[in-house]
Amino acid sequence: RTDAKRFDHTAYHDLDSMYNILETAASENSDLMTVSDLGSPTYENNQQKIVKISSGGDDTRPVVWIDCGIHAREWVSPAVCQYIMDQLTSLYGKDTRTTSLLDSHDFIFVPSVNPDGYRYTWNGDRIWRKNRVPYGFCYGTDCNRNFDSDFGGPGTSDSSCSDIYHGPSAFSEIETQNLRDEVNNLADRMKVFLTLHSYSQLWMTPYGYTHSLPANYDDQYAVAEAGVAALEAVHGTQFDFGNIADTIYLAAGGSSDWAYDTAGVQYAFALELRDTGYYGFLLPADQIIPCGEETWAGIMAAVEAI
Ligand code: ING
Ligand code: ZN
Repeated sequence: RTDAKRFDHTAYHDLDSMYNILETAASENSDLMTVSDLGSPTYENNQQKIVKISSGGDDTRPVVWIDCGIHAREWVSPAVCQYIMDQLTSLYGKDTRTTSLLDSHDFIFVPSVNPDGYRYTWNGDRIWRKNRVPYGFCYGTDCNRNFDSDFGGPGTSDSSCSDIYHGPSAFSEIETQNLRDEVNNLADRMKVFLTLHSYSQLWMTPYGYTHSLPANYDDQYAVAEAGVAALEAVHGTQFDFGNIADTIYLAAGGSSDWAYDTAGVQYAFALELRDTGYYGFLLPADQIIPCGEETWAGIMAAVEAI
């Protein structure tokens, strides 16, 4: 097959190319990997795909949720989602750690939460963050301010021209509705919710909307600490960790606060991947593999620590 597109972590891929790669990988690993539409198509008629990697168990195993690309310009995030999917599918049955993780959990990915925005970073504005729904004179809601976690609270804006516009109401956006509905469907077996951003090198627990700490903060902190230790051991990349509000800034309406508070997922982490600002959102493609390696090492250790 000359048109076969396998995982390729040496370059970033636009939305169509990424979705082609996922379909090819699923067809070549049909015993493990399925790709489907998450829900309704977006404003610009793109699909959010949901990728399930499972070795069996009839949909009863604990779920590890990893979503990527809620912010369009954070290109390394969907790239790392692809890296992890590749690791799981290529090492299952070959590597004992991968095999035991995948024999005891289902892994669910949303490789591009914000496909309209991601497309726009390829054909319009490379540093676009939000989705592309028009509101008045400006475009886009920040999907990570649109969840029902102190909606409209600190660190959000009610101006549609702002990069942190929260949208007209909680869950006004198709992207957040689809994500909400799927997380709710899986909530009773969701062991950990992970949402991947860049950049700043942080592993963050709830909350973003308040400086108060969640009831199980000590447990979430210990898992974050284990994840960061394993991550740092790979390439020496240093991550800070702690609650969102004190680690980065106050920000209401975020997905991980909602996943913890409302969906009831006990471990809900927002990660900021490489780097600390030298390249920022424009992280060179030759850092996809090391970033994938360390992030996956951190996530494996965190899942095992829970
Ligand atoms: N950072 C996140 C943001 O949405 C965050 C930080 C995570 C805030 C989780 C609230 C909840 O601002 C980036 N880089 O987008
Ligand atoms: Zn982000």
